[in-house]
Amino acid sequence: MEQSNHTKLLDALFERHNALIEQKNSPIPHPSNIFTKYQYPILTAAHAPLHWRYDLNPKTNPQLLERIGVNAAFNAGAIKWQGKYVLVVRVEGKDRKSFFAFAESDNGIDNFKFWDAPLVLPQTEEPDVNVYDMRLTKHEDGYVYGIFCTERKDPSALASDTSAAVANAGIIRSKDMISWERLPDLISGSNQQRNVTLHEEFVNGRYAIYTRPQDGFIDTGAGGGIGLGYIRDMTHPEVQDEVIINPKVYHTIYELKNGQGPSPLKTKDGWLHLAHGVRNTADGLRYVLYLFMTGLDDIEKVTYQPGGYFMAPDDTEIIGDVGNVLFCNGWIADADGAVFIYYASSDTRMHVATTHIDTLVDYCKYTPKDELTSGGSVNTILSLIEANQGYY
Ligand code: M1P
Repeated sequence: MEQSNHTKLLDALFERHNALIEQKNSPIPHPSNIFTKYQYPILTAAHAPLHWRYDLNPKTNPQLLERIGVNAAFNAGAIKWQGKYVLVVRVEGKDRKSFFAFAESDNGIDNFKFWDAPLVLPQTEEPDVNVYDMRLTKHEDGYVYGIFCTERKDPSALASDTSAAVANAGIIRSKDMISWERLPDLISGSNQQRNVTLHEEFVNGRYAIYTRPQDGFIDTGAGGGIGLGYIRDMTHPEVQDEVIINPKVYHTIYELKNGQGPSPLKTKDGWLHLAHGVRNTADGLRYVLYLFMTGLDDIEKVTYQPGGYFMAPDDTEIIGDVGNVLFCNGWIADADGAVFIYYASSDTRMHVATTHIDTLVDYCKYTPKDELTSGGSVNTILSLIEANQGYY
């Protein structure tokens, strides 16, 4: 019997989609030898399940038109859960609304598949308008915390200003990754908070939380820098004793603003942090990733901070909805020291880079720091040339 047009379209759609999801990824070693990138993005808008986007019923959709479009899949939090590499992805619809959806893979580098339905986020009394960039942290209190940005229209904005928003940190927690409890939004001394994530251990009996206080929605103003504060009770998440541990600095890759990425990883040499730094250019903002370390005994103290960026957008990563952006809010360290860095390029798609915890610590300890002037940079190179005598 001849296939109906709908059946042909449906078969072709599923064939293309399955081929995309099952595509194997190949490593592309980076010339820095610090990490390996991979040939294909691990998640894109096209990975979104077909049953989220198409009415598959031939009676109500005989032409198999896409009914609900997805624009991007990016800025994912990450966790190793029951042996799987699990991401909580920021999925953005064509209507510009972001929401969260879990996706998982057995090996962490390809075959990522979304769970059956997006996360239904419990609400507070003041519903979220837009939500994004969730960090997942397995805390020693036994919960997995998901801390994300919740955005609502700024009630104090002029009527003519339809884009001013207030961003704060929303908090959910779970013990099974299925049922989530919404806690009150972060209570802090700042008008705006973004890039907030929890430290996995208690510090002197309190929760420690990384923040990014700022004055305005886009500009950090006089605020900014990566902050660290403490919370006594997550059901009343009031930040106390907040200090800036990693400020923005003139003529660096974090001159305009910066933000903590995922929660730091514990190593024997200190806590390893991944962050993004932003500078302004004639072509707009440029977001790159950098690393630094803080002390095991004193998490407010930066112990190592290599100069410059660790990872920047390469080739096609530069292009996307918001170009020239690398952003990372999820990484996973396996028991054997393998590290999976889940980063997004240009607010459009997700990638993975792999490395090892020892490599990242070596990079942090032995990469020269930023001397903050051109002359200082030349002196740093001269020292290396001197040390290399006899080796080249
Ligand atoms: O567009 C780049 C990034 O901009 C914001 O990050 P930050 O608050 O540090 O400037 C966020 O909206 C982030 O999602 C986005 O990727």
